Amino acid sequence: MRQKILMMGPIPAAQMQFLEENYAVTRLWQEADPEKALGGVKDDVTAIVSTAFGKVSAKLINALPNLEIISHFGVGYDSIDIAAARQRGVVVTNTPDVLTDDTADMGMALTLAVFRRIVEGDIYVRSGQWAKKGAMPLGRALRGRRMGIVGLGRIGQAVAKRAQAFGIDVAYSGRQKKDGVDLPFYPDARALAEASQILMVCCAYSTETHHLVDMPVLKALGREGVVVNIARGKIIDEQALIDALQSGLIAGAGLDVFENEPDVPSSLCRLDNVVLQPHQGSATHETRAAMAQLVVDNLRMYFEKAEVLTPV
Ligand code: 8YV
Repeated sequence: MRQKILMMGPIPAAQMQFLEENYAVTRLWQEADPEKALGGVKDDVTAIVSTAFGKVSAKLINALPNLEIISHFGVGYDSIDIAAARQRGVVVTNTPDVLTDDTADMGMALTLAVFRRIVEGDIYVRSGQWAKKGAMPLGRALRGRRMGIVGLGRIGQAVAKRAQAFGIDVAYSGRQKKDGVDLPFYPDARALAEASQILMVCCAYSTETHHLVDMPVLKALGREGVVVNIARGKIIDEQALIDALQSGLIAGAGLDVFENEPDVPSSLCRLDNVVLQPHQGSATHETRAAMAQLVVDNLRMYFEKAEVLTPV
């Protein structure tokens, strides 16, 4: 009998086709009545393919008596109740490394966009204001600025490399100082913000990092400061960020992620000192294909050899 896979969201077409051809697939996110669809397959499901946008709760895990593996499409797996999976002995895999460069590029793209007013400039040209009003107000230089990276994991380190190539001084914060890393370390986000003009959020989301960037951290960053978030929306207290941006407590923000995606507060959308993206860090053809291939390879290896490539 073919293995039964419950899919929580889409993956690119080529790998989707492979799954459809080799397994029995239920596309839960497309079902009109997901509860009913789940009821019909729950005893047969042996694998879940999850994405950042469909929660894999303890309730779901425990409703699937034969679940063996969750193959997650993404590096951040905060949408999965890992404790519940572990308790049940369910294997969990993610897609690290393949998305590191693109996500770091997005961090730099947002930084450049805010400092050099790229989106405002684009609107200025398209709307004919250039011809009517003349030159646009000036942006700010990146060279010589200080960037504080919150979470120097794979993506944080890739951002550090890029930032240094732009002539930016880099420091970082995290749970502990990294061995072999020759960058200034600050034990907490507030101290890092105080020493920085760009606060680059790259850490994983957990109860520990929930609202790690709050009003005191934003105040410490100060009036010249810019926050960039390429990690998870809930790491920043979004309302505090909006207040800080509206009142000029900080200078700007570049955000790829939000607290309640895909809902972005209209008060944030009205600000012109922010640049917003719809969670696009890994969103290139090349990277999404590599992520999807890893999802498929983890499943295939698990079912064929009881091994996986990238366990969590
Ligand atoms: C999403 C991401 O997984 O890797 C992550 O942690 O947030 C993204 O790459 C992607 O949007 C697909 O859900």
